[in-house]
Amino acid sequence: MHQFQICPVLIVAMICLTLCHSVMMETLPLCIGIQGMQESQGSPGKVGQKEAKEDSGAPFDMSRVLALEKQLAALQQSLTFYTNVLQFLGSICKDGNKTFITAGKTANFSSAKSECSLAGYQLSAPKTEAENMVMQRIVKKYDKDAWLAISDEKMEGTFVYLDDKPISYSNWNPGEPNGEHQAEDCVVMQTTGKWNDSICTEKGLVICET
Ligand SMILES: [Ca+2]
Ligand SMILES: [Ca+2]
Repeated sequence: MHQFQICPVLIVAMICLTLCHSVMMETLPLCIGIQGMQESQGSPGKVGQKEAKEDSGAPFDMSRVLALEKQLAALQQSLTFYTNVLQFLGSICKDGNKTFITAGKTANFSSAKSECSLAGYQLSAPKTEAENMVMQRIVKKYDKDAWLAISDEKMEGTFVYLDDKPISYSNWNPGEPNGEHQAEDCVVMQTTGKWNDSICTEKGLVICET
């Protein structure tokens, strides 16, 4: 009885071992194969696909490139034209990399800062004599005192830019800043190009820079 019971068990065990061996032999190379494929078809594979796409893409259209170049030249011409118009109208003045812009509006110091900021610019602060002269052209054109991005609101008598750094250039009127009535904490440029400390809540021309 034992022999008859053991034999089927042995037979089944042998079959299992044979099958398992076959499966392992088939599976193992398959797994390695997949890994190998993954490695060999990683990023270089994608490049290969891209290159194949480029190769099989639409043929290079020189006429389209020429048409785009023509459109770009026309846009540049328009941009130069409108920039010149704005400069002629006194709304925009350039000095080197800095451009001063105004819409001719007046506002108090706080609103002037906000208006420039909302437009993606900042309130003007000339930092050289040349920049001061360029900004003065706009001030003279509109004949209104214009705010500078300078104040001594935080410490009386210490004038700083909006980032709290001390000013590196100034063009004060004689006798200024005088902090009159202890309420003059903001600064305007007058039509002469000279500066005066003034009351922040008064209205001044808004000139932004970029
Ligand atoms: Ca002051
Ligand atoms: Ca003053």
